[in-house]
Amino acid sequence: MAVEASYCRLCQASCGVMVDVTDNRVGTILGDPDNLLSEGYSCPKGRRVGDLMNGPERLTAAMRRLGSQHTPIPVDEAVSEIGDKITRIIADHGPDSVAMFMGTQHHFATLTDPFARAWFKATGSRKLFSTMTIDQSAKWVATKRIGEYLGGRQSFSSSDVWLLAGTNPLVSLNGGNGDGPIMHNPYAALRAARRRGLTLIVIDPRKTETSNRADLHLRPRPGTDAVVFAGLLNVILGEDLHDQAFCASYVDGIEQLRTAVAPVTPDFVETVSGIGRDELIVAARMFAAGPRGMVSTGTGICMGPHSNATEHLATALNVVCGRYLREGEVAGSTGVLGRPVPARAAVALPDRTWESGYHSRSGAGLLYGQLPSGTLCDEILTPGPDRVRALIVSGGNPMLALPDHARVRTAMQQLDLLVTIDSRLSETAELAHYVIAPTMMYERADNSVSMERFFSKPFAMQTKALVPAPGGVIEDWQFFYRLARDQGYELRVAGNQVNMHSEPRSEDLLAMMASKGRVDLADVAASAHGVIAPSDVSLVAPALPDETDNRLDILPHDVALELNTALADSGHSTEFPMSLIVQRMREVMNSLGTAVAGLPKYPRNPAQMNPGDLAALDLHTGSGITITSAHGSIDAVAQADPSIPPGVVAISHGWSGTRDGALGANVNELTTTSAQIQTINSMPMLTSVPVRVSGTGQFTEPVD
Ligand SMILES: Nc1nc2c(c(=O)[nH]1)N[C@H]1C(S)=C(S)[C@@H](COP(=O)(O)OP(=O)(O)OC[C@H]3O[C@@H](n4cnc5c(=O)[nH]c(N)nc54)[C@H](O)[C@@H]3O)O[C@H]1N2
Ligand SMILES: Nc1nc2c(c(=O)[nH]1)N[C@H]1C(S)=C(S)[C@@H](COP(=O)(O)OP(=O)(O)OC[C@H]3O[C@@H](n4cnc5c(=O)[nH]c(N)nc54)[C@H](O)[C@@H]3O)O[C@H]1N2
Ligand code: SF4
Ligand SMILES: [Mo]
Repeated sequence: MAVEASYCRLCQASCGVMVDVTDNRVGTILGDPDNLLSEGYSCPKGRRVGDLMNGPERLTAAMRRLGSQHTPIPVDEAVSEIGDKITRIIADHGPDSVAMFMGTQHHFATLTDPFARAWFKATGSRKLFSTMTIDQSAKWVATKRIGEYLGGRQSFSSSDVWLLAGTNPLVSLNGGNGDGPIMHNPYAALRAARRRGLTLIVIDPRKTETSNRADLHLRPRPGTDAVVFAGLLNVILGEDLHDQAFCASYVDGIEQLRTAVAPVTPDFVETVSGIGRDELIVAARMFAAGPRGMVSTGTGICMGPHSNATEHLATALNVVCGRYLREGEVAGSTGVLGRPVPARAAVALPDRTWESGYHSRSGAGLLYGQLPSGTLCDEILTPGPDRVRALIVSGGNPMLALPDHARVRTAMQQLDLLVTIDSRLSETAELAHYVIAPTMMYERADNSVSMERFFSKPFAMQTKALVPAPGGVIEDWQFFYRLARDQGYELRVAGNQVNMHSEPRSEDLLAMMASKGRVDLADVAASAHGVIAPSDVSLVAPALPDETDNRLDILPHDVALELNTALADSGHSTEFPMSLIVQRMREVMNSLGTAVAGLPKYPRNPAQMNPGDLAALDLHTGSGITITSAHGSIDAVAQADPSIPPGVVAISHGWSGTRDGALGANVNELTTTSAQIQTINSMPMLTSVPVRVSGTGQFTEPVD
């Protein structure tokens, strides 16, 4: 047996681990106490990756489906058949009949994304989708509508106050869009920050691991956050607590914002959200006092009703309080293995890419080069010449991730070609014509260049493969490379022409990806526990001459309209009086891990409810319940939980439905893309969904 240092690539946190390797198999995995980023931390799902790699679910060969049966096939035969089919579909129907969906696990192997995108670009299609547009793309929308300050954000490590809204990083390690502040050794990081004096404010209807450590916990009714943020802005602007110098230099529209939020008094906030008027005022003053520190949000905000307006207002709080680095300050650290991005005290103007250029058949424009995943089913199902007929899914499971489960199934079944690259026969793979089995994390070399923008320190790590891969698997990037080669495409990756005649080695490609940084990859590779780059003392530079007049647009016209709509929305429904909210499970990564024996604390994805609500329905932990929304209904098992406020049902996504006789309640049988969709990113409402709950008369013995 050997114990090898490496790092976990199941989520963005990239924790250092020590892995027992016996007989070429991954055994026990523990956090690496000497890892310079994660300092020994690991989570239950990361420690069970061996079960994902060696367990009964693991695919060790590519599969081809005939009827409902998948049978193993040599991977190169699969790639060649897929290439022929795609080439024919493009010849018959044009490039836009091919789409790619990039899932969560697409992002954690450094070489996957550049090769997948290079192949996709070569097809000529514009139908690129990812989970971001069913996740926190309100952050993309806010950035593009406000504009971007290029000096960088204030960091968690030197802040006096932080406001976390709709995020529970002690469980999720939420990276957001690069703004997740507590991702590494999270309990210790938060403890250390509070010890040095950080004030933590949390906005979350539930009591959570994170809110339990907050100085102030505001508990709004789900879905009322737009009003809460407007109220915070009203207090701050009303009392002139904002950063007037920053606003004068970099922001347009402060007076319009002041007028727009003026009706949102603390009393109004109390009526709508249930947060006490005095508490709101205290929170606003606490945040404004800073002097340093930001708001950051998560899925509780970005999946709610009015999510784009709410995220916009959260960003506005950072902007009006000037929580960005100024000219001459030490810049945030970028570019350890990757190319450094110089910081300037300047504004990049708003960039409404979705308003011009390409629009898809569903009317959507491009956001960061992507179409909204909320429109993927329309793209497949609406008849017409550029209908999507072939879909490549990379490291995702859209069958469970996308709203309106029944419609997603219809759409997937409608495709002429569905290919997924997945290490198990996921719900999406079950419908796929081909499943490509990829290497899993400890079977491949990797480095941290693709994750470093999430890191709290200027850290870099490289790992070799610890165990050999099963014979029938290839690396994700190799699939895209070989597909491109078979289709006769030339690829460019990271500015370099890829040799299409002789397949490159992963190690050489990884070195190429890490060649623009300020540390030498050889030094990184020689350090089993990662390296911290020497401190970067570059300062925030002045604006370029042609940028000095650029201003952030704090209240664009469409945001003002969305704010008015949000303020007028009572959210109350007599037919569906309860509110279904999102929450993540510590032991499960989206749909991955639900089937690992003994891993999820509660099997079958229970619906957590306030004990008083359950008692009122004459139900208790273990009672069978039916949850009904305007769009569907599911059966679930109730779990009494005093951390859930009255009127709320909290349940995780990623589980397949009980109606199929399978594992546990699938929330996406309750959600839809046909109502309450945001403009621009077509983001559906996945939290604060109006539901009603009734007992089924059945009972399951509780686990705890
Ligand atoms: N263990 C684990 N970690 C994960 C994942 C996982 O599945 N499991 N998934 C990963 C992924 S893909 C993502 S995107 C991130 C997400 O990371 P987070 O956004 O931090 O996800 P959650 O931990 O669910 O936290 C969301 C919080 O929002 C609260 N909330 C729900 N509705 C509302 C509301 O209306 N208003 C407010 N203010 N709060 C609300 C919930 O109570 C919950 O505490 O996590 C990542 N990390
Ligand atoms: N109702 C509701 N719906 C939601 C959410 C919610 O909170 N509520 N959350 C949304 C969010 S934030 C997200 S990110 C999405 C998640 O949506 P997805 O990213 O589509 O779902 P995952 O379950 O993370 O899918 C990852 C897949 O990758 C596979 N995999 C594991 N390792 C590898 C590997 O090395 N290579 C490859 N190629 N594949 C691998 C896994 O087996 C798994 O099937 O769901 C969204 N949907
Ligand atoms: S938090 Fe867990 S899943 Fe994420 S990298 Fe660390 S050990 Fe892996
Ligand atoms: Mo996500």
